[in-house]
Amino acid sequence: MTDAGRRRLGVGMVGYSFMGAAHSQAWRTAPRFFDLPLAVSMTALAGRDRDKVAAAAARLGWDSVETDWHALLGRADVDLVDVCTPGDTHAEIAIAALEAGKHVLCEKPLANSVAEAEAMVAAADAAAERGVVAMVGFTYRRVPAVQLARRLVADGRIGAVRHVRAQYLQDWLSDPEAPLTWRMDKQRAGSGALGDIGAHIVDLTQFVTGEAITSVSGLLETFVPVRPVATGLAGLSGTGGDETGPVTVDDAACFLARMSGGGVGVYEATRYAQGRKNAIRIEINGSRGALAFDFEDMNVLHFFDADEPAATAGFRRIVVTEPEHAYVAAWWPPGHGLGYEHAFTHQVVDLVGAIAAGNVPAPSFADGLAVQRVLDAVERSAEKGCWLEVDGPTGSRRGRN
Ligand code: SOE
Repeated sequence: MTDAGRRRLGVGMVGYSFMGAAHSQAWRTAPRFFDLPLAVSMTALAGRDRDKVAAAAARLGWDSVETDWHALLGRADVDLVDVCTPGDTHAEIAIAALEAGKHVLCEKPLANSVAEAEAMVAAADAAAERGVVAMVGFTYRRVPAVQLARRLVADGRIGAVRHVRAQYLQDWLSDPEAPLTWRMDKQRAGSGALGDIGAHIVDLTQFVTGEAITSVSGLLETFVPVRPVATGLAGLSGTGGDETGPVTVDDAACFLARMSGGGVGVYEATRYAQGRKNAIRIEINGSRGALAFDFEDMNVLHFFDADEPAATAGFRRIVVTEPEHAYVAAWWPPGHGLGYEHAFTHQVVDLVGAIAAGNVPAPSFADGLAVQRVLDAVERSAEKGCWLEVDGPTGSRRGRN
């Protein structure tokens, strides 16, 4: 036990780049703004380079370091492993951690393939029998405006879903001279825009509508197939010593979709939308209304109520910063707004709450497998040039939150 008689939750995190920094911010901040049922301890940060991981631990607020993630599994003071590494390591680390009795938070997408995701769901189901739980890190669900959108759909305020329109637009790869990173290597990342950012809009729209994508017709494109190797990395394995290397993933992904409720969807994910930095845009058109959200204006939800008299009908702009809105009461007064990092803090709040309550958190690994099946169907559809069903069950334990 620890302060105030709360059970301790020791966290060990693997990786300390962009996601590691965002998760660290969340582990540091959640206990200070929310009354958590467990006492979170940022116990250990794991990374291969001792000097670099020690510097990261000091900067990000971790109590100790390990140079091998396996060491986290043997530590009695680590109760949860937070996986913030590229996709090719998710399955190995998450399965080993679950089998060692550690709860797991794993970054998205869950895995680099359906087979890996299925193995992770099997490990999560087995671990859940022992009270050990797992979550996949689709954080945009935890933006208050997205939570409001889901509630309005669930309350029937837009009626039956007819259209799902979803875009995830970034432009950080528009420069053909931008060097190769692991995100452009299929072996490391599994796919490009499709899995990295397309996964987010698949999860987000399934979360908001409460429906599943049942079939897809996809198109993938790689605009720049060869890129410079980052200076200093030329000659490393895989580059053949050249100054350039191949891009082995998609730069952009587009697909049509059929929804389980009978509606239709249009999806687009790209790293080449010049001028769009992190524009996650969803619009849901229903039989009685519509919702529209843009992450670049993330504290606002647009709602159209078709029951309004025509003379005064129109999209209303809801500023989602009232204490009644999900998570907002813990932060600032109305109108002050939240940012990208707050969704990661909300993720920690809900994960810790689920662990304390003995619930499988949402999104669970089964929810992550559901997304992986859609990504896989899009990829196969793009290869074959045809419509494909999204195969199979999504695993036995959908999350609760
Ligand atoms: C891609 O650039 C990326 O970092 C994604 O990997 C994250 O999931 C997203 O939140 C921000 O953009």
